[in-house]
Amino acid sequence: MTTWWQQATVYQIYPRSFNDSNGDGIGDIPGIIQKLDYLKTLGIDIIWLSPVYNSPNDDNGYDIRDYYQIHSDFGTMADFDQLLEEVHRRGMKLVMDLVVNHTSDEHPWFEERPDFYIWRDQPNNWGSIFGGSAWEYDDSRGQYYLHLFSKKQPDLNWENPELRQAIYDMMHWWLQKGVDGFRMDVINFISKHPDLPDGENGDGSPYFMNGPRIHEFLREMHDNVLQHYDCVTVGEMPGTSPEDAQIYTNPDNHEVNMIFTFEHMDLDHAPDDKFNYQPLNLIDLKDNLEKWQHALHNKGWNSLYWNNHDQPRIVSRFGDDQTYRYESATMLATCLHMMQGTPYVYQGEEIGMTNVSFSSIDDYRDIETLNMYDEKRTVGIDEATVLDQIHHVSRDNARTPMQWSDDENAGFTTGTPWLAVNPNYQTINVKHDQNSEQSIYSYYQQLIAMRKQYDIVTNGDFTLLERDHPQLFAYTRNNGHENWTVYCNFSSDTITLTEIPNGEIMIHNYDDGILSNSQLRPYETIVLRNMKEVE
Ligand code: TEU
Ligand code: CA
Repeated sequence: MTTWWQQATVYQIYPRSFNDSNGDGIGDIPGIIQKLDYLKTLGIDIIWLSPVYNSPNDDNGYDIRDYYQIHSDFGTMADFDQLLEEVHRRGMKLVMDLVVNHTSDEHPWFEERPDFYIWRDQPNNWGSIFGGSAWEYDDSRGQYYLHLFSKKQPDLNWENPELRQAIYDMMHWWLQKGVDGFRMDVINFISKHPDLPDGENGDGSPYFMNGPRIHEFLREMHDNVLQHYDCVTVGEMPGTSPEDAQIYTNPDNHEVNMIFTFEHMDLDHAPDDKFNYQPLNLIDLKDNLEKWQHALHNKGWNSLYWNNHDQPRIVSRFGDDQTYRYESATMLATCLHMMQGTPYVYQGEEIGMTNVSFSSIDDYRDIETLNMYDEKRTVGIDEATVLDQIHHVSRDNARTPMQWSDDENAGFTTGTPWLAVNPNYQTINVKHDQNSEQSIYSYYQQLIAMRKQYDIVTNGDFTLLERDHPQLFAYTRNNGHENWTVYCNFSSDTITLTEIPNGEIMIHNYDDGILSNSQLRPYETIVLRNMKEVE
């Protein structure tokens, strides 16, 4: 039985960079309300809103100071209530970002309930994901506290049932307001190995990823909270395998509906340094996505994504953002959206927004990027090399303001944007795209509509073709009634195939038909409904 979120397409909004309504240079909730028709027209069913809670913004809202208050940068709770009403009035749903592995160190609990956090007399050797040690000494307590992210993001102690209940009470509060679910930030980090043992070379991840009580905690959360609402949950789970995901997303286990894997997003950088980027080997990507399609078919459910607020822009990363921006953006979208799972569109992806190359580190805002710059420059790596790595990998690539028009600041703000707009906004913006013969937004509209119209997209199986071809990603979908073939040329070369069978063209990013039944042009993508009846 197909559920509503299995046929849905999700759009992620990073609120500080989406649309500023009051000229302070920061996106806000009234600004989002102004753009809801734009999202409805795209065909979006669910909006995932990155955190809008009260926060000191050490990690742009992923360091929460008050779970029950909207940050004044974004507006008021009345603004939020209006957003929720306007989203529902348009038949869409709203999913909040649930950040409960850690809070801000300015959350009142940090002073009032030290038992809600993880303290030790002596630190272990774990490193923080944002650089440096994962432990910070607190003078007032005379102990160290754990922070897997910044020192202003102390990890919560999920071993404490009173903490867990406080989280569940908060979740009820938002669900009773009418929100439709949660994206759960690093939710597979909440159960740590009780001994917190040293990790190899300071890598603590074997002892905090997918820990000993994670399934127990998620089932308790389901039984205490989630089962009482018609809601959707997606767990962000770095370091999770398809086998883990079979347990997390099996509906009989009552844990989460789907998860974000990182495996396909870790293929183009060194294992121990995400900024040490490497060329993508397409065969590795095909093998990995095939593995996930097969592991969860009829067993669980996939999230499908290339982009989010932590990842560089996919058209720059796996496509060609210069010569073949339209072709590669639409090819990448087709490759993802024709698979089984719930697709996630990140703001700006639908118009082919690209990475940015600011010339100075002073133009960057992301704590991870700034810490990495300091660390690498301190050990003597030259500035040009560090900035090149930042241009390719920094999370700020995804956080430059949404490009609405060629007006000043891309129509994002009438003030000074909190993070500079990508200078290419003059030609890459919503207005230009929607008036263009080659509109990426229109292409996404078609893909999103196909998911709703054809059962095969939601429920068909997946078979990889041409496994060893270094430039072609091709696969079939089959639901017992019909058979589709998806061709994606991941290169700027024209590639020759054995043959492209006759079939009904369901979607195609070249508008002059299939030029040759054995060649694919640069970044050409075609989805064919094979005319022969399925045996
Ligand atoms: O990110 C979790 C995470 O491990 C990575 O995505 C991280 O952001 C970094 O890119 C690893 O190099 C989640 C949020 O999506 C991220 O924005 C937050 O910074 C992080 O958790 C802490 O809340
Ligand atoms: Ca604003």
